[in-house]
Amino acid sequence: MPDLSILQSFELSEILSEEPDRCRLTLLGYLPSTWNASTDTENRRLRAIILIERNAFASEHVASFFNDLVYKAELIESTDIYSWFAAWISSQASEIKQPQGDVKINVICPATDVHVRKYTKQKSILVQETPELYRRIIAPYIANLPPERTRWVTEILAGRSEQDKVLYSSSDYIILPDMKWDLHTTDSLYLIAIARDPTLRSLRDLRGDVHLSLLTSIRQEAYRIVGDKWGIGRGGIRMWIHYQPSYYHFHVHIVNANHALPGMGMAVGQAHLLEDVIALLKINSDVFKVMDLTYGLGEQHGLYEPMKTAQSEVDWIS
Ligand code: M7G
Repeated sequence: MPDLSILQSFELSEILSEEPDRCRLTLLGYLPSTWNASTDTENRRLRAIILIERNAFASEHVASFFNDLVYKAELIESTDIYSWFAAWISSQASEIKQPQGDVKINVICPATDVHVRKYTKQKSILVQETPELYRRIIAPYIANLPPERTRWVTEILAGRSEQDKVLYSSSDYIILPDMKWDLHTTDSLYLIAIARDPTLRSLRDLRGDVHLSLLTSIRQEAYRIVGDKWGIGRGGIRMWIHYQPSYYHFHVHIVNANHALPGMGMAVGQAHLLEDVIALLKINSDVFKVMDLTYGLGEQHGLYEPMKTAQSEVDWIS
C-alpha cells in the first residue's frame, strides 16, 4: 500500500512543468520499488511522475484562517490603503521556507464601497462605447472620481512609496513590480509602467503624434529590464492596457507571456495589446478619439447602469 513514508524517499531528477498560476508542479524522479508490490523487485527504484497541486481554500474555515493557519507573514510592500504580504501556513514550511511564501495576502484597508463592488463576484454584459457616449457618460464619470482613488499612484510617483522596488524612472514614466506579483516567481512576473502625466487618464486619451514615443519607450525599457534581470527574451512578455481600467491614471501591464489565466484581466475587449495600440496609433493618430470600443462591464461597476441604458441608442448588433 503506497504511503507517505515511501513518498518521502522520492528522488527528484527533473521538474517537468511549473505552473505557478495553477499552483502546480510536475516532478520526475524515482520512488523505491516498495511503492508498487507487483513490480519486479530486482529493480530497486521506479521512475515516477508526481504532480503537486495546492487545494482551494475551504470557505467554511476561513474565519479562523489567520489564527490557525497563517504561521508567519512578511510584508512585501505597502502603499496608501494597499498592503501585500508573503505568508507561510505552517511552522514546518518556514524551515524549508519558499522565499515567496506559501500564500500571498493582499489587504485593502480601509476599503471603500467601490472596492467592495469591484471584488464582488458579478455578471457582466458587453457594451459598446461610441465617441459620443464617451463624451456624455465616461468623461464626466472619470472627472468626478475622487482623487483618493489614485493616491497610491501619486505616492509612488512622488517618491514616497515602493522606491526600493523601482526598476526604471524617467521624466515620462516609471516601471516597478505590480502588487499582483510575489517578486520571486519569474513565470508569473508582473510589472507595471505608470505614466507621469496625470492628465493622461486612459486609452481614449492616447494620440499618436503625442504619445507614440511614450509607448514605444515603455516597450523598449520593459524588454531591457526583463532581459537584464530575468533573462526573458524578445516575445517573452505580454503588455496590455485595460479599458475600462480600475485606476484612471495611464499605465501599462507588463506580464510574462506564459502567464495567462482567466480572471487575470486579459479578457478580449478589456485588455488591449500594447503592440496593437502602437500599430493603430501609427495608422491614425486620432484612432482612440474616433473609434467605438466594446468591452464587458460588471453589474457592480459605476458605469454599468448608465451604459446599459445608453445601449439602446447604439445599433451595433443588427
Ligand atoms: P487596472 O487596469 O487599473 O485595474 O490596473 P485592475 O486592478 O482591475 O487590473 C491597475 C494595476 O495596478 C493592477 O495590475 C494592480 O495590481 C496594480 N496596483 C494597484 N495598486 C493599488 C498598486 C499599488 O499600490 N502598487 C503597485 N505596485 N501596483 C498596484
